[in-house]
Amino acid sequence: MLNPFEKLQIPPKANYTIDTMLKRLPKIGGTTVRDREIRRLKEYYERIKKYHDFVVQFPRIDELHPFYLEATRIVTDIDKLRICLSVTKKASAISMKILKEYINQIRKSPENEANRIMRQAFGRVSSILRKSSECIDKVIDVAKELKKIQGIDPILPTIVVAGPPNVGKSTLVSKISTAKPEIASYPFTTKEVHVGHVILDDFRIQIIDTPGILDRPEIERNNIERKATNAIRNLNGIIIFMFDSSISSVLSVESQIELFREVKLLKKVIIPVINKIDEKDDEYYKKIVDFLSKEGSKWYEISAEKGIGLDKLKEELFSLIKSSGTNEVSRN
Ligand SMILES: Nc1nc2c(ncn2[C@@H]2O[C@H](COP(=O)(O)OP(=O)(O)OP(=O)(O)O)[C@@H](O)[C@H]2O)c(=O)[nH]1
Ligand SMILES: [Mg+2]
Repeated sequence: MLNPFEKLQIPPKANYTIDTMLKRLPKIGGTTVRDREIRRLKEYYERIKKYHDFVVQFPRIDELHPFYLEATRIVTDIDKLRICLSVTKKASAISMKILKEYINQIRKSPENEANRIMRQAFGRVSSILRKSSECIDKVIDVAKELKKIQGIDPILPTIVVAGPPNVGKSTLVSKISTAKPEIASYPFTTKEVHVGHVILDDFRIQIIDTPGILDRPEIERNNIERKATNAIRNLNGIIIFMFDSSISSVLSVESQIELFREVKLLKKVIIPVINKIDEKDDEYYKKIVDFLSKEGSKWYEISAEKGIGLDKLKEELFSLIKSSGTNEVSRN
């Protein structure tokens, strides 16, 4: 499931194309007036063809992997996107047809008519483009957003690092993988899903850093949180759920536990990890540990920052991966 939008060629915005063509016109010459006007329309044709190629290459929404479908839903309304794809396709196809017809007309008409015909074609096509520009630009914006998502390889074993904001997810990912995500002492530092890799004993494992999530219903979550819940729900892998045991925790212990319960409902392999053990608050720590022991979970205690407990956690992760089905394990 490497990002299906990755190779998509994105054309410039509609009005930019019109303005560029207007500026280009005086610079396009030819051996005769007829030749020059034909060249002008041909250049416009090539620029408009980019919109047509763009929508034809746009990944089929119905065939998107659930992770990329949800990622699309996070950036746009899917029905509106479908309409705009169709508007862009029609506008570019009609414009290309018009330009071809006018080019033929110039070929058949007297030379002194060529410039008038060219201007008429130019006007008609620019007007179609302008009328559809809102939709064309919408598809362009959506494609730009989706192209940014780092590709995730479906055959690689995957670990998704999830939890409340500011618990140290990115710190952990940066310590155990090649990824170097931004780390800062405020919530929502991570705004996108990031992919890192670890190679161990011939195994290549991908580790996904996700944005923080708050303990609230999915419907109330913002787009940054939704990127995280999308990865947790729709990527196939082991989930590390991080708790913050320090006094500076963004979420209360009760909210962290609620969030953990929500993730557990997904029935995936989930490893609870208590972070910031170097600065743990005894009361918070006890509440987390009491909860985890009561529900029979095996948990890990680490300080991602100070590197405490990381070797033990890595060992557990890698042995889980090695013992999992062939689908989740691949030789490097
Ligand atoms: N004391 C202590 N601080 C830590 C530890 N791990 C991370 N931090 C600090 O906690 C803050 C948040 O760390 P990040 O790794 O950015 O946390 P995050 O969960 O990725 O945060 P978001 O992306 O905003 O959700 C930073 O100031 C880190 O230096 C730890 O083990 N102990
Ligand atoms: Mg982060």
